[in-house]
Amino acid sequence: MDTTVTPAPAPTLSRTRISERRACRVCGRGNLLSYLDLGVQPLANDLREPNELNPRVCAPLVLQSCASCKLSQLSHVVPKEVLYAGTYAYSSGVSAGWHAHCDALAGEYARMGRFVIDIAANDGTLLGKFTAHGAKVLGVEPSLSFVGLAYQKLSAFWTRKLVESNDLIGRADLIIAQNVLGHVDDVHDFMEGIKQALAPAGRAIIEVPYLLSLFASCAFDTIYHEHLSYWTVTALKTLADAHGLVLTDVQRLSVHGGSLRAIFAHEGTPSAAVTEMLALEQRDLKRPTYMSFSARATRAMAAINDALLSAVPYAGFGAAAKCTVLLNTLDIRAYPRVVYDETPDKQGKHVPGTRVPIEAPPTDWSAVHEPIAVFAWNWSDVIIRKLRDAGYAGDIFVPLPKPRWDCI
Ligand code: DWN
Ligand code: ZN
Repeated sequence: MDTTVTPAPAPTLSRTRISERRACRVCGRGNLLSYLDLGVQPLANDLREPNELNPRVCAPLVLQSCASCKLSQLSHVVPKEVLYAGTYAYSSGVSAGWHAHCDALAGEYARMGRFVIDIAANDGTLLGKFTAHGAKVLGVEPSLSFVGLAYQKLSAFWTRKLVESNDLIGRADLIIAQNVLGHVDDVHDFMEGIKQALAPAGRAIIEVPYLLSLFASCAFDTIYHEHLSYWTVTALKTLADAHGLVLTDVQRLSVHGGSLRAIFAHEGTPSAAVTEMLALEQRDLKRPTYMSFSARATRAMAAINDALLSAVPYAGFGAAAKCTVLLNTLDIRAYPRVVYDETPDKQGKHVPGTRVPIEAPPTDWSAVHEPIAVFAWNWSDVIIRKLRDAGYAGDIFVPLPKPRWDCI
């Protein structure tokens, strides 16, 4: 009989102040509907070393919607000091698709931006595009992972106080905040900082994953503790109104599974796109829509689980944050043998909440015959092309927006 005793998993850090939100962080009202529960999960980007297999922190992952301003938000907030403790594994520049996205943004807005502030500048991918157009730039980035990078930066979180104490009031011709507003708990302090820093004729460009795109692509694996809020045009306008800013335009983007680009200014008239999307959300974002998404997500989890159970042993590609969420909804028997990822900081670690190792991709893909599941499915075109060009002839599984196989 096997007498070895597996040590009980270390208890979740009780001292971590995981707080429950009982009111909408934008409008303050308490009329919230909980509509998707992904269980108690580890932090999606908290990749563990081989000898630290138990997650540092686990917390409930429940999505709830505000009936008033149509913001969706997580029921529980993990403090940013815990989420982004020291280093942060995600590096935006690894994805060629993200470079293309930033090239297009800089090409479209660089002439407007004599002085450009990039909030959550990460590895400086976007700022490099603007400096190439001759702009003066400043990156605001709290993670220690990027402290050594050469771009001009403030190693801090974006707050109103940061603007005031760094003489930034009224200075920015262009402020860009990509995929960060969804990570912020005090969105009013964040937006007031933007209001204060924006030059009189300045523009703020905020990009966020869009709730209706999340519903359309059934992207339940983009719901994780970093993403405190899931934005709509209605919620963005409510936030702008509260700070005397005007939401002048919105644009739907395909990046990151479907995002929204929102443009703010001190003055201006909302475009037809703003008016149309507000009306669409007023019509569509009601209880049945939320419950229908929840049912579709639950069915998708089961379908993905069955597909992967039939593929074992298989390997994953893209140790994305969404990979962590997806694996933690699966039957452990459906886990991949390994997840390949080109991000050096992720290699040698494990997918949080699992014992699945993350490794550098093989050098000879023609010798790989096991199925591959693309967990970074929002880049599936880029990744499939990369694997085929490298000589991989096996079957490729893409879990979302619809579970599908790419077979040769
Ligand atoms: O909000 C966030 C979104 C915007 O980006 C952050 N919280 C974290 C991050 O989410 P993610 O990790 O799901 O992002 P990606 O870009 O979908 O992650 C892709 C993963 O796949 C990365 O670890 C890099 C890797 N990758 C690779 O190894 N080779 C990706 C591509 C395209 C490749 O060719
Ligand atoms: Zn609200």
